[in-house]
Amino acid sequence: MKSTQATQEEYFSFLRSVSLLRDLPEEKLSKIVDCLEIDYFDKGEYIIREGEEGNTFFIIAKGEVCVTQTTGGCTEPREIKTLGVGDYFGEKALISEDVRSANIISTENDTQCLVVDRDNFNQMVGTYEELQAYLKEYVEKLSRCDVRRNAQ
Ligand code: WNU
Repeated sequence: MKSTQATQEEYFSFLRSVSLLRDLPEEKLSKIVDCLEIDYFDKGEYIIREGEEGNTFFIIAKGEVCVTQTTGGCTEPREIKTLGVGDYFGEKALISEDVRSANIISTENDTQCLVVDRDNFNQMVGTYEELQAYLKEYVEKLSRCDVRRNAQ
């Protein structure tokens, strides 16, 4: 990310406020800031589509998104939750080496997401065991939720 130092510092302190990244060492967090991309989405826009390949992890910096998923017997995807500032998504396809398992749709205009690509995600998570264990466990929990929900 090319930006002013002030912006860099803003992203740094924002990332520090994200619960998942709270305990990351300073240099690691700075590295993430250096390679961040920012994506903007309008209301109704798909950020992630179920079934597609994905190589990115997202952290919501502004706005709100909803998570929907196709479940057995229903033609319309079902809304399963909403996420807001400081929440993140897209880790599952990266960790389980699978396609995207749900849709993520912006529910506000000018939703802003910080985007971390697979390489940087692996560097962020891979070298930090607690984070890796935490996310792995969470992804397994999501898979169990999917089964219970009869997701496709
Ligand atoms: C759910 N089932 C599935 C959410 C975000 C982060 C954490 C929950 Cl740690 P992906 C689609 C994304 C997926 C998850 C997100 O949607 N998601 C869920 C569920 O019940 N996915 N299969 N709830 S919100 C959420 C926990 O990030 O990652 O790459 O794309 O499959």
